[in-house]
Amino acid sequence: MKKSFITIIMISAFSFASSGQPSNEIIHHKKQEKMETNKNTNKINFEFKALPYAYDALEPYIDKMTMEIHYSRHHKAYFDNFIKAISGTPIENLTLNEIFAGISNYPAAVRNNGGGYYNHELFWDNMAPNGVKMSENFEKKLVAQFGSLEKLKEEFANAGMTRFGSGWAWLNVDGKGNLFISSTPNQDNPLMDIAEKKGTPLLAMDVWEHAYYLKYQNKRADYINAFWNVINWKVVEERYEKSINNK
Ligand code: MN3
Repeated sequence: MKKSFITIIMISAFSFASSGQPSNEIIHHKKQEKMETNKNTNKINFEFKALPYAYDALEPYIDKMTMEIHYSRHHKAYFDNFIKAISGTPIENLTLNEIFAGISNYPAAVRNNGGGYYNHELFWDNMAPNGVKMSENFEKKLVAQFGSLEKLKEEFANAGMTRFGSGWAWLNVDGKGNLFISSTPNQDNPLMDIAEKKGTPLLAMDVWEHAYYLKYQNKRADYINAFWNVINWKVVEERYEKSINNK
C-alpha cells in the first residue's frame, strides 16, 4: 500500500518535472474527479422522457430511421451534454424557463444543449400519428390572427424555408396573447433572452438537416409540407391555454 503510494508520487513528480508542468493525463484525471464529485451533489431536475409514440408511428411523413436516430442519438446527446454542462453549477437548480431567460449569461454549452433538449421535447409532443385536429375555438383564434389557416401554414413554412442553415420555426404566443410566427438559428428558442422575437413556443418544427435528410434529402419544402400532416393541434392548443391562463 505504502509502496504503491510512493510510486504514484514518483510518477507524478516525474511527469511534472519532465514537462515543467503537470501532464495532460494528470489534468484530465483531476477534471474527471471533479466531475464525479459534482455528480453526487447533482439534483437532477430534468428527465429524458420516452418518445410518446413508436419510431415508425409518423410514417409515411417522417420515416422510422430518421426518428430513431433523431431521438436516440441527437436528442440524447443534447440531454446528456446539457446535464454535463450544468452539473455542480447553480444553473442545475433553475427551471428551463429561468435558464433561457438568462441564457446570455451562461456558457455556449448550456445554450446549445439546453435549447436542443427543450426544443426536441416540444417537437416530439407537437406531433402525433396522422396529426390531431384543432378545436373550432382554436381555429377561430388562428384565423383571426393570420387571416386563414392557409396563410398560417404559408407563413410557418416560410419561416422554416428561409432559416439559413440549421434552426427552428415556431408558432408562439406573446405576453399580450397575440399569436406570432418566428424562427431561430441553431438550438435557440423564443424563450431565450437573446431571441429576436420573444414569446412562449406553442409549436416547434425542427429544420436541421438531421430532421429530414434521409427521406427528403435537400428538399426541405417537402418535409415542411409533410410535417403539417402530423401536427398534434390538441397539444398546441393546450400550451396556448396554459400560457394565457398563467398571465
Ligand atoms: Mn433535431
